[in-house]
Amino acid sequence: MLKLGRVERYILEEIGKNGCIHMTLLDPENFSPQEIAKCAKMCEEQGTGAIMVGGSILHSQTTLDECVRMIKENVSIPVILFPNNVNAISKYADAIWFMSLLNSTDWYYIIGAQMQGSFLVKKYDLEAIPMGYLVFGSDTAVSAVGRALPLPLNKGEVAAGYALAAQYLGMRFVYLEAGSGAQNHIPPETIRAVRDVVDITIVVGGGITSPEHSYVVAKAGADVIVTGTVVEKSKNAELLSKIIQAAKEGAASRPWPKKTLSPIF
Ligand code: 1GP
Repeated sequence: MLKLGRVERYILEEIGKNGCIHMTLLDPENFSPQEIAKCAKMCEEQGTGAIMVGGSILHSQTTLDECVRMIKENVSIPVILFPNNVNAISKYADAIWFMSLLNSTDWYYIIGAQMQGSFLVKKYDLEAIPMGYLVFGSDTAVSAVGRALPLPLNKGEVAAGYALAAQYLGMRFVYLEAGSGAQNHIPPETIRAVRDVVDITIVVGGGITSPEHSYVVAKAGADVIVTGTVVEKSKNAELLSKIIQAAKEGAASRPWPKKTLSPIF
């Protein structure tokens, strides 16, 4: 029987306790190693549950290594890699989202980079957490870099079909991605359409910058709420704290019973 890794178990336990977990995405291209560590510590103090490290144009493994090492020295929450390519794998992290951009038009982003990176993940003994990655909207870096055929924001059934396919392929997480700094958000109806058909854990991110928005996303069924840009730009601890609190309140206000977290096992 498959044994869940330490980080994945922690994520599921936090969702079990609070209805959702907030994660902060930090891009090493936007900070010095000292700055990123300071920011990660501030985020931990405000209640974020994990630090994700990555970015669409991340290109230096050396910079990534320095940043992850510094973050690890300063926080006790898990540090999870959010890779854009094979050079975004660091031995200092706790885990890696082992993700496939399912709506890419390019074989490389669906399985090519994963094939090339897999031995490094094994060599570094990183906990690999399998995730289907779905990109919405076209005017974002992730969409251009990942050669996505962007999913329509208002056709929940399309996203739901992809998400269900991810579940049937054995992925335990599905990420609904609007793109970093996205102006066009994933509507709650679309998140709910995915929630209605899948049992796996739903991650939502891209353009969430306010407590109100965080509340709506969690209420619609997101188990993991990711924010990055809002903290990178504002460094506003109080705002982050409110976003995290609002996500918990949104999860608590869902009209359906609390999820019992044993999705597949
Ligand atoms: C991007 O979903 C993440 O990959 C976070 O997006 O930077 O807009 O918060 P933001």
